[in-house]
Amino acid sequence: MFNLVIFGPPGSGKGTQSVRIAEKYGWAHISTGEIFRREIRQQSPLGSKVRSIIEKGELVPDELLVDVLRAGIASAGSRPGFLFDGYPRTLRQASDLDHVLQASGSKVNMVLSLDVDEEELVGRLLNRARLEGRADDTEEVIRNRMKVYYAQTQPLVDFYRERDLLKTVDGQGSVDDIFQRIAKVIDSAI
Ligand code: B4P
Repeated sequence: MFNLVIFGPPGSGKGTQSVRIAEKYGWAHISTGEIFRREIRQQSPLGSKVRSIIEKGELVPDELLVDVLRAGIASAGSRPGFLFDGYPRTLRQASDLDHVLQASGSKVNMVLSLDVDEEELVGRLLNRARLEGRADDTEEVIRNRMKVYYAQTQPLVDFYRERDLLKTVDGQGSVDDIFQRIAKVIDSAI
């Protein structure tokens, strides 16, 4: 069982690359952002709770994430690994993930951080806004998501670096080139 966490600022390409990684390695892909968007579309109780938070570009409270994580793992069936995309985003979530994995005798094996310049990030998300019209992709909300990322999620870089789990990958260039870089790092670890 291999557990990979992929993280990076909004627009760094986590979602894009995660789909390819999960397909190549046969891992279960757990994207908390996708789970929340699905719940919002279905107008479920969880969706109604998180909708306005996400539309402002804030983080969903940590307490709500533990059940989402457990449900995601439980519904994945038997796979050779998990890819956690956009989770954890806070130190508390990192500790929750450790506990949940420990309970099944496993752990985080590697953390991939995608490195991209801020102006490139904003450009990508504004482009996605034109194509997909996501409610959290307006310029004001994007700037807030960046701020939230640097304040609450960036500290995880040091947390995982100290545990010798962090690998940084250059997230600029074509989607194919970035995927090649990522696959090389994963192949050297599995
Ligand atoms: P996410 O869905 O994780 O949103 P995101 O950070 O924007 O990442 P996403 O995967 O969509 O984008 P990507 O970097 O792939 O979360 C949404 C919201 O849900 C959060 O803001 C938060 O409110 C909430 N949430 C989720 N998880 C949470 C948690 N654990 N705790 C609390 N709250 C949580 O960027 C993709 C864009 O860039 C695409 O348009 C793509 O086409 C483009 N792109 C990708 N690679 C490119 C390349 N090489 N060149 C050019 N464009 C590229």
